[in-house]
Amino acid sequence: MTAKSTALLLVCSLLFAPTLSLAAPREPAVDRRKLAAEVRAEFLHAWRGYEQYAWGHDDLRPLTKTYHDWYAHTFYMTPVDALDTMLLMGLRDEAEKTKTFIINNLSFDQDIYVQNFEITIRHLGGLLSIYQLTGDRRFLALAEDLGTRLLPVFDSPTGIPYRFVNLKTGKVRDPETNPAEAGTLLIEFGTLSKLTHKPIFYDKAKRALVEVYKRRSALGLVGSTINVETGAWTDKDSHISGGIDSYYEYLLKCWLLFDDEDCKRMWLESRAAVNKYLADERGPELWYGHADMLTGQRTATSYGALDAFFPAVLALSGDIDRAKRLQASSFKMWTIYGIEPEQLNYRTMQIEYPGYPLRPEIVESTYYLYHFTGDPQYLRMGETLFNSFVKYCRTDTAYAALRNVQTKEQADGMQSFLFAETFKYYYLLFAPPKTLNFKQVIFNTEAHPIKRTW
Ligand code: DMJ
Repeated sequence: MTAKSTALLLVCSLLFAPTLSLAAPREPAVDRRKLAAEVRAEFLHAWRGYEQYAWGHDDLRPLTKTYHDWYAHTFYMTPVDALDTMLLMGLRDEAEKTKTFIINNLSFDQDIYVQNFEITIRHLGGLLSIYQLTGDRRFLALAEDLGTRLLPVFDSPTGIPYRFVNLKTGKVRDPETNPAEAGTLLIEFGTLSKLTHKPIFYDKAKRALVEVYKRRSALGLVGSTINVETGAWTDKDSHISGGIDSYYEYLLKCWLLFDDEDCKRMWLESRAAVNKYLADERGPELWYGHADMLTGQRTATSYGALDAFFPAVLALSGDIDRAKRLQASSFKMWTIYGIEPEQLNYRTMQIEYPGYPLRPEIVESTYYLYHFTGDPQYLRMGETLFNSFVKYCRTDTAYAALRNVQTKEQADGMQSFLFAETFKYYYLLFAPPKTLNFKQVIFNTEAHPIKRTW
């Protein structure tokens, strides 16, 4: 062997040997087609339970096999929330039956106080999405009727909406609200404005968002509760969890959906404050905790199932690095007990609230991260989430929330967001990308896709 060929051999062994010996064992590929079919079948299983025991009511009580209505009269919350998911899944017969039922029965002409935030994200968002998917203008008419009946909520001294409004009389109540309830309205009201050419819906909901933002602290943070008549904060705890969460989501999404430069500015400033004061670097891990909105001092190291929406928002805003790191923390929270608790103390790893009400947020973030990175680890993550979700929450007739993720004891609840969000995000994660063109839609916070047609 010549000196030249010996050197070549040495170079080759240095180049290839370590590669071969250190190469990670290949993870088995995820069978997306099989998983998408399973998600669809499980959606149908839960839907059949609703049909059999709660048809015509807001939602199913899966353990007692009876029903639950939010108010004195049903607004068919589960059918309205579920219909666009059926359309995306190609469940034609179920979608047709549900569509006809809603058109023949849903009426907002009721002497009832409703919670503006919940009916906006579920009904207004759902009806607008159904209209865009089907082209059936009767759904737009229903949406406009609802939007018009909700408008009195904005008639407060600050423009920040009251929490409840009577759909017949227009009377309002409950002046103490929070950033999420006040600021999670513009996707729906704004879309209604664009589709009906009536600016009032956009203007009222936008003002509500801006008025909350205007009351941020010098650090750029918002608190947990605010009085709509005085504009004063009544709880100054700041976080990204329930009560604030989707306020941030809508700042970003309304910039993207409406090209709204004010929303862009408000989002970018808010994101900087949230990342400065709420993000919590714990060694290699990234969490988001609570802090006092005035001082920035850490008030709690709590993170939960609702916070798990934030990787999706970070990813949508282009911050993939933080999105990936926070998603890893959410997944850690999920795997401790095989399914996530409502709230965890990430310093002690102790559970603070043990329930699991079938929430979608971690699945939503998995879907976004897979979309933006194409990394198969998110398909595997989704498969793990889905398998434990089925294992612990499936009942003989539908799906049930968990009272306690440690004991896996089930609870008698199956909220409509199971159909609108949880099943939809699982399905979209595994189904062919052509099922829904991600780039053409913005999901409202209840996962109703809105397409920009203006
Ligand atoms: C849904 O109604 C919405 O996603 C809302 O923004 C937060 N809570 C539930 C789902 O967990």
